Amino acid sequence: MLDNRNKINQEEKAVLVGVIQKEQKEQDAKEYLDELHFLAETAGAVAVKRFVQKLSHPDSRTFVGKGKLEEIKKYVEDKQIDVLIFDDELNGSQISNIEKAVGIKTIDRSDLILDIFARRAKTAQAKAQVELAQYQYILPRLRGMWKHLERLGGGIGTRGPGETEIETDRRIVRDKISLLRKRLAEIDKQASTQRQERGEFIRVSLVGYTNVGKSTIMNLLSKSDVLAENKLFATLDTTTRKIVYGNTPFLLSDTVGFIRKLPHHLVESFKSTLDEVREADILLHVVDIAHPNYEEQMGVVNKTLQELNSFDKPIIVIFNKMDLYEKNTFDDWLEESTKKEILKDLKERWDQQTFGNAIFISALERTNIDVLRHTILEKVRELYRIRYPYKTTFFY
Ligand SMILES: Nc1nc2c(ncn2[C@@H]2O[C@H](COP(=O)(O)OP(=O)(O)OP(=O)(O)O)[C@@H](O)[C@H]2O)c(=O)[nH]1
Ligand SMILES: [Mg+2]
Repeated sequence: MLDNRNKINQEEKAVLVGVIQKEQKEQDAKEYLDELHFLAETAGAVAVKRFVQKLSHPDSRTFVGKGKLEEIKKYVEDKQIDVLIFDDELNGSQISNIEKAVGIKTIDRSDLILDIFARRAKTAQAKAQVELAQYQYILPRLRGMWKHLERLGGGIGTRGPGETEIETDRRIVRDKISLLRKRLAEIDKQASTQRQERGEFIRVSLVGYTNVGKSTIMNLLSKSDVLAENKLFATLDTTTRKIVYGNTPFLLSDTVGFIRKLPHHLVESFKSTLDEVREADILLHVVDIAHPNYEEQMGVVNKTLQELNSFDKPIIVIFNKMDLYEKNTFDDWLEESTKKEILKDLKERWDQQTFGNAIFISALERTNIDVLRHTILEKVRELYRIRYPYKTTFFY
């Protein structure tokens, strides 16, 4: 019951299901499903079709309406689909009702994100963190999922075999959770000692939505070799490098990307990975300015930073992928002067909104990297001056 039910197998054919709620714009719903599509493919599935329904309230039994579910069922049977993926969080009984009605495995967005995290986790810490989040996510849903089996097992009011099985499953899950918590506490102790040993160095952290170019920038700034690829959540483990510009040293960390509706348990169990952000002195908020939803993504990141009590730190906003932005925005026939005008407006607008802390770069084409280096260096030096007023000569 616990194994495999919420995992994607390679090349599985998937159908995506989204709901447009009353106050939502159709365009937004489309982009959310684009993101779900990207998530599904990152997990290894092949997304072949989308179903969308306009609803003022999701159905409490099956999330989408009965007619829609019939339509999905017909498609699933015709095309031999393996898995249904819902963009919204489903509870245990909704999952079992849908699975019963359509006859195939059904998962939701959180399952999918957890599955990707599980695949990507390399270190013992990341693995334990993801596993903990998975068990915590599944625990309250177990009862609902077992319901239809329970009904097969015993009559009303009797304790059928289903009930015992739920209890067994719940006990196993609870034991696993407490074991994982213990293991993580130990790893955490080691990690926090390590972080303390980094001593007096100013610490700079790259943060941002997933797939915006954090690792690419890390590599550029530190000449290191961090995995960067066009997939969501390429980075799960924090990498930290010591960098020296001029004669000013500081530590730069690359961290896990954020996403809309990041499962709550995941944020919680990645606490110590995110401690890197909490304990940073300066944040570099990387934005993919070529993404149609970049402003909303910035909002998600800012909200997550607030949850981590880190929104009041000095933040430099790096608008990355300017090359792609220009390619998407400008037609060939546009006058150079017009292009310049458009770029100037964009930069002025963001410069105002970030109180002069915006930088526009292309990590891929390496444009404006000098300015980025210079800006980071200035901020780092400023903090050293404040923190160690009598030690200035030591650092620069
Ligand atoms: N066109 C363009 N692509 C870029 C630029 N910077 C990064 N990319 C691409 O964007 C994709 C994601 O880059 P990563 O550096 O892995 O992004 P990340 O933010 O570390 O992503 P996660 O670790 O998955 O959260 C890769 O395919 C990069 O090659 C850029 O300036 N322009
Ligand atoms: Mg990365």
